[in-house]
Amino acid sequence: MASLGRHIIVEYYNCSPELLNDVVHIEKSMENAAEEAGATIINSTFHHFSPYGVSGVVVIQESHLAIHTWPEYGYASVDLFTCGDTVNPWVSYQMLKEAFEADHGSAVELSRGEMALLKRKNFNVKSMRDEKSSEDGSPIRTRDVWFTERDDKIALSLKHDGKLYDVQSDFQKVAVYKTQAYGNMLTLDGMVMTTEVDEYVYHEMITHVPLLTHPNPKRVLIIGGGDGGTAREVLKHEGLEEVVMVEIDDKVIEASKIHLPSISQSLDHPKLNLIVDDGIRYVNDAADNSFDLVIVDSTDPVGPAEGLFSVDFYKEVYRILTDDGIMITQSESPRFNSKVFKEIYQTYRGIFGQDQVHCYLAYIPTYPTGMWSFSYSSKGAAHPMRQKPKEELDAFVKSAKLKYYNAEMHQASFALPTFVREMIG
Ligand code: SPD
Repeated sequence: MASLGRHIIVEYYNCSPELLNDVVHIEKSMENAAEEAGATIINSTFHHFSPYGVSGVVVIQESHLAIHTWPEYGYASVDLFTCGDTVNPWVSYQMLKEAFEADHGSAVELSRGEMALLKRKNFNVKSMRDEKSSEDGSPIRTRDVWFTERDDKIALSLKHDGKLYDVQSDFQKVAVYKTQAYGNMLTLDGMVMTTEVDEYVYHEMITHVPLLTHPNPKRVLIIGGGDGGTAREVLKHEGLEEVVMVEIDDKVIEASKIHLPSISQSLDHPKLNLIVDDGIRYVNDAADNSFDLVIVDSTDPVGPAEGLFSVDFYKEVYRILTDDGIMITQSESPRFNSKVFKEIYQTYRGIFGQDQVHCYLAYIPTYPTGMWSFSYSSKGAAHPMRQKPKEELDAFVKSAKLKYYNAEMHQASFALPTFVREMIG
């Protein structure tokens, strides 16, 4: 052995962009490549970055295999570092080239730790042993795979055990991950939409705040909301006469019905008129004064939801509201999406009037920064702080088995931190 280790620096060009953005495929391929080369895996950690890119490392008893991918260029850079004579890193090189469907690969091999330049030192080996070994003495193997949603300065990561659903629909990439802390999680184009564990915060707050302040709600329109959580909560109000939901993407409905049953449970409710179509078109075609409440349960303002954040759309929503009507929208995170957040409130106030638009907050751990906002815009006299009588609210909270919303939370959610107040004036 002329050196301690072999380090192969690898470039793969013209790979499949889809494969280079698939954290589960990359993790499996790297682990197979390590094992086939004769290595013993100790640990692996992989992150997917939103919207694209994967980084990861497989730590092997004989050193490590590392990768970073740029799906947008079909390019992956890989380091294969092995020590000793038992592992052949070139086996990994070839396997990964095939796994990523690379047109072309190049590699440079370096010798690391030239024996001729090294001098052995004496030290007490026993005291340096890793105590965390399994009973037979071999290292314990662990695994870390992460989903990450980020912008250029902030990231939110959730550890998961793989993807349960992964479909490119006509509108967006629809995926469901099995997260370790938050149950199954729906993402659209790499952005977290909802998780089984904390979804109730969002869905209770987007629905019960308006439904328990409107004097007599009868007709409700939900735009978006394909996972079904908003519809589930709306339908808990038995006095409603009509609930229409317009979701543009049937794949969101499909993914939710299969993998998020506790959220999507009411999508087949007899009172729900579920329409798969463009919400903007539906609103444009709807009659004047036809809904008491319009809830815009949109994704973030990129991709198919972009039009749901436009002045023209909100003017149309205003038109189709009854005289006492309320519009509720999710209005992003004041911290993470500051620019959009400010614009949203300016736009609504231009349409509904300066004093007719209110902001309220809820704490949703799986949305970036955890602080999430909703807007309450009232066409007439309905006011968010004028709730139904307390006894009525308490009884509803109990019978509907709510976990976040209650009479006090309702009031408290409109108390804004000073920096948020200042943002929206
Ligand atoms: N960045 C998160 C935005 C969430 C928007 N809607 C979530 C859908 C839940 N029904």
